[in-house]
Amino acid sequence: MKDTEPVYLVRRIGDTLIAADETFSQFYQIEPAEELETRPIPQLDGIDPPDEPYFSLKPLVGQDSPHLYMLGIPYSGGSGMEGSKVAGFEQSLRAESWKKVMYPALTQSRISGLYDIGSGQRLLESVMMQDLGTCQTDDTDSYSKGLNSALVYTEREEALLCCIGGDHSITYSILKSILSRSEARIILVQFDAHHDCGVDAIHQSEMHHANFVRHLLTEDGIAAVVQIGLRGLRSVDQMYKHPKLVQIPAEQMTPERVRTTLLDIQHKFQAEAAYLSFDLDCLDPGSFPYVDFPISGGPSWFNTRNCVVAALESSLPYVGFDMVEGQEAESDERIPGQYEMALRMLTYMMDGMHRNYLRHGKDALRVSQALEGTRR
Ligand SMILES: [Mn+2]
Repeated sequence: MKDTEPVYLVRRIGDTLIAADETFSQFYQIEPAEELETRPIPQLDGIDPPDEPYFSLKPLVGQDSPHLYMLGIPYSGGSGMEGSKVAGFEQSLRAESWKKVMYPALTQSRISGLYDIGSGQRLLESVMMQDLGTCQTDDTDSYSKGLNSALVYTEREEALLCCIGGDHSITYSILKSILSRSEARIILVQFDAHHDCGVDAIHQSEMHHANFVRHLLTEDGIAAVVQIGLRGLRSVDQMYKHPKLVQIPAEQMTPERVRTTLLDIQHKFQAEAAYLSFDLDCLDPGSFPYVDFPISGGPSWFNTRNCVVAALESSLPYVGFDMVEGQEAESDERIPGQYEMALRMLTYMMDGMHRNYLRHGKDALRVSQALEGTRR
């Protein structure tokens, strides 16, 4: 039997470093080294770095640069809910994630990842990622400076950006910003209980979280919008049809239907890339009740997760993703148990995004070689 050896860096106590073996059965005190220092968080214009990052994950200087960055967008100015608490969600979810710490590997560019006990899967094991922090908002409640600097930075690094909202109008701003620098024709893959095409036929000039899709559909760079999980009653003037708008209602959503629909749409509209947006009200309120506009009778958590995974197995390369419309918890210390559902979904989204990235990324080969684990 092979002797155990230190694999993960688990603690820093002053200058002392504590490592653990693969199964966390042996602990070691190891010598400090330059490559074991914490990788600095990129200091970007308009972004406050986190006090404690998502998953308390602190990648090391000696590891490959991240493939995936996370950014909080604490914006609720596009919400129709008076006094909405969705701006604080990015920090509440961050606080929830501190209960699921991930550790950097000592000699390989990988991290410990997370087990999903339910599915028996180990997720995010090979994903290098870093939390950039939270967008600042200025006097006019604008977060565009931070969002743009994060998008420019991640594009230059050939990495993906995961944005945590905020209300759903941030998806519009993110896609507009991506489209302003890209020629690609993008499909928006949107998980949502609502169609976000407006609450009536008349008041549409101002873009907000309930009509941003109608505004996006006018963009040439948006090849199509595929909505998954829709349900509930609407009056006739609340319905909306558009040649580029494709809908899979909650009652009809299956991984197979998602797969075939995305393939059809990709060919029909000659799309070259995709973007994933997950509105937490897509989940049944029994799974995740902390949204402003819940609609009961939603899909099961498992079906939703399987459909998200299927969407990310698309042959299209994804250019980014977001999670939106969750409500802030009372405080970092009092995060309700259901928040884990949002975190689990985010984990599957990040894992699926990374698999998609490895299939499509320009540097896919380089990344996968690094994952083989060349020892320094
Ligand atoms: Mn929405």
